[in-house]
Amino acid sequence: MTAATKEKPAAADEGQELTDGFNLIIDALKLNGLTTIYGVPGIPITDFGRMAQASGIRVLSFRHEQNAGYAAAIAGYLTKKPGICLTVSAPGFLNGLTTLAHATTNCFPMILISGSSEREIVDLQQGDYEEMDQLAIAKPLCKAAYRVLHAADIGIGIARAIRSAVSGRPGGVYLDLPAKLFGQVMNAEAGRKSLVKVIDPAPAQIPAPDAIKRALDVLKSARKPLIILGKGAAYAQADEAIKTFVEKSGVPFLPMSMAKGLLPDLHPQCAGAARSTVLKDSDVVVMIGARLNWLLSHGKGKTWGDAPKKFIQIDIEPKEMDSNVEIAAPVVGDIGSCMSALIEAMGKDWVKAPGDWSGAVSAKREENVAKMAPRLMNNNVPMDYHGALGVLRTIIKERPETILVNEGANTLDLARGVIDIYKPRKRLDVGTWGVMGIGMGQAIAAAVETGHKVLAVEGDSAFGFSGMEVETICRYGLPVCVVIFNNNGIYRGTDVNKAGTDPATTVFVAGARYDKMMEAFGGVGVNATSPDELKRAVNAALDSGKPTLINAVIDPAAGSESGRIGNLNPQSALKKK
Ligand code: ADP
Ligand code: TZD
Ligand code: MG
Repeated sequence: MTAATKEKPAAADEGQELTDGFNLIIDALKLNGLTTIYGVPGIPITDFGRMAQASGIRVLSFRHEQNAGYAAAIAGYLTKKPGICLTVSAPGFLNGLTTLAHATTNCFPMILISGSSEREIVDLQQGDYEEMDQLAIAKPLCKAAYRVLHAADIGIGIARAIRSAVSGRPGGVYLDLPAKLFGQVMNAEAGRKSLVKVIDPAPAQIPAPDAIKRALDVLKSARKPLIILGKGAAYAQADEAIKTFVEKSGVPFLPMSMAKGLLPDLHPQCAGAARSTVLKDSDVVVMIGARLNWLLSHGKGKTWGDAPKKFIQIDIEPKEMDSNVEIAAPVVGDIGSCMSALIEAMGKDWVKAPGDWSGAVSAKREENVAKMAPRLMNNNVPMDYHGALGVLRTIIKERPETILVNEGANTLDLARGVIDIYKPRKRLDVGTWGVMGIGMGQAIAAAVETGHKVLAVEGDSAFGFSGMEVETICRYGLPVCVVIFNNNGIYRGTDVNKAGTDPATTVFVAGARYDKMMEAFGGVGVNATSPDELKRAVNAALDSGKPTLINAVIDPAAGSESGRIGNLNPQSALKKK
């Protein structure tokens, strides 16, 4: 321990201006433009939260750390700055940890700051209050993990956390702050000097010229090219460059779920409604900020058909190349720099993708859209998914600034297909893991970070994972409208347990009124039984900006097992019929 950080009472340093751990953490965050914290208070961070709030940082207190963590993760995605989640030791830390792993898996920049117990006691396992070796536990679940023991190291510790979160492939960072650190006192001037403003935290990564040339050579050889846009492309905020590249190439594009709206879903080149056709028939595929993981059937198998394919992959992470199939033209760099280099190298005389292919894709798309149209206009009572989603689709078309949050099984898979998105980063969802529980955390962060209105379309099961945060939405008066697709259960509300009196494992209380939950906290609750009622209620909520929860009564028999991914569900061959 250096002289500067010796713990002595302020009185001993009379005449000398002092600072402490609390203030240094706050100053370090503010110096780096990190002015919003999502968390849950308690020992040892209660006063820290108060002081942060008093200093002008916006501190949003949640009811459970997991929801605060999902809020921080999506804040990172929306802003390209690390979202900050603040938790207490052991149990609070563990509640937040799921979301740190989620942020890392989804390539969202986030910092989980957790208070922790005293090292001396933790390391001797002497049973401290909320004892846990948090740093060791966090390490395998995040991109980087650091602990700060001395007040004089707070500036460097926070700088390292920020740079680790946002540079290269973004991800989750753990920052361990033991209780004693907060109260450590040091000379204020030395403290100020110890802070670090991170310069260029996510440096541009310029692609190699020969990688660009190779990529364009492969693209030129294509007869049936396809572009796949992923959430990495949306994250990059290189919207104009991506649009220019896509339009100049004339290549049909397929947006992954959170890349919807990067170019509007109604763009003439959008192949969203012809997904199976373009995956099967394409011969060259340009991946932009998207991985060939399970969501794209690992780039092989039935989904991709028999036609041989060449892949061009644009990604900031070199290790992503060849992860599932051979990449003929890897382009490693940040998407903004890669797009600019590609556009420049295409020159003035670039020949657009073959018209017969584009025409075939458009025809397939129109055919599928026409097939779907009548289902979306049905007025059935009880509602089915299509009737309810048809209404929400029109509302988003009329209000394209609205941010859509979406989770569930059928509620997710069908909404993703039906609700067109018109602007970048307006659709947030379960991401790479297909995790339930992101709903209210994402809705809160979306409202807080962007100031836009939020429509959260939630399966009744999905909502249950974060439902208590409707109180948080009411407490902060956020313009969030939650629509619960209430089909009395997981996938369907019709399962019966034939072996006894307990309910089946996938069903909930029939006819539950989730709208009453919102009313309990002073928000607006509506029970909607028809598409017309649903439409009126959502429009009223988005007009007023008042916290609203609409219980949309959906036919319990309308959904299918596991939504659209039933094929991933193992089945027992020995199952009794
Ligand atoms: P999706 O689920 O939409 O297919 P993924 O999360 O699988 O998207 O893929 C996102 C990819 O984007 C990751 O491989 C990540 O490394 C990459 N990525 C994230 N940010 C950038 C960036 N700024 N530039 C280039 N690649 C990026
Ligand atoms: N736990 C977590 C954290 N993530 C999960 N994905 C699941 C459990 C399993 N799961 C799904 O994959 S979807 C789902 C669960 C529990 C809920 C589906 O029911 P829902 O939607 O009511 O949200 P639908 O419309 O009834 O299909
Ligand atoms: Mg359900």
